[in-house]
Amino acid sequence: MIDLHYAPTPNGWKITIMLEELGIPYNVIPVDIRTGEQFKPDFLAISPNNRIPAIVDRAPADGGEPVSVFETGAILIYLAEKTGRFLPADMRGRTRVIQWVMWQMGGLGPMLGQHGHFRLYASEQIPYAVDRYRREAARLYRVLDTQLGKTGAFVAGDYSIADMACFPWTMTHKAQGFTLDDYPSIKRWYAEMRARPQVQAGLAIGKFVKEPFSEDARRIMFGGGSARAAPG
Ligand SMILES: N[C@@H](CCC(=O)N[C@@H](CS)C(=O)NCC(=O)O)C(=O)O
Repeated sequence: MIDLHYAPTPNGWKITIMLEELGIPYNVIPVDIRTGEQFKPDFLAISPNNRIPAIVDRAPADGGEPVSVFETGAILIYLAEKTGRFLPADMRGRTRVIQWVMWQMGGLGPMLGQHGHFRLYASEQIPYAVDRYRREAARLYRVLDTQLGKTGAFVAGDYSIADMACFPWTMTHKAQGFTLDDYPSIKRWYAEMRARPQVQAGLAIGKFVKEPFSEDARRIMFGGGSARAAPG
């Protein structure tokens, strides 16, 4: 059994989508990141970066002690290797997928995260920051669109953990001020991803209640200020 320490956010959804695709049993342990549960010692013991999601595999392949994993890229690779699915075993296929997972982890996620923060949540509007991250987000959307145009299918060719890593972040496109009409290959892929029952099941886990952040939540997550809406 896999324990999933989780909140329903783009990073959380990557893992619920993967677990739903795998069809393996898992146990959701909610972590309320608005009230600071990510800083509790029990959670920090498995996720020292105080971020969700994290997993604990209580039945690892080597039959040994439970294995805990934090960082979604590492979790996706761990689950793919455990099950032999959604990550090709051959060197070329594996490299194709891993590079797009790393691209998402180092680029798409953090840049869209910063763009969302400065555009929607920052207590003061800083045009330089909003503009810088908007341009970087637009550049990354263009990179993804070009890649999906080349494959004509999924991010790295066949459906893989690269799609599960990228898709939840593209779900924020409206809040980020983007229209998929400007990115026809993303639009095609997005509709295909959205239509997958396993993706829908993953997104339905602990559906986020859209409500403004409280001042306490802001202090815990951002260090102060005021906000307009919840993430996701
Ligand atoms: N690079 C990390 C990012 C995880 C992350 O940023 N999680 C957010 C929610 S989407 C979080 O836990 N935030 C808690 C906080 O900011 O205190 C990963 O991919 O796992």
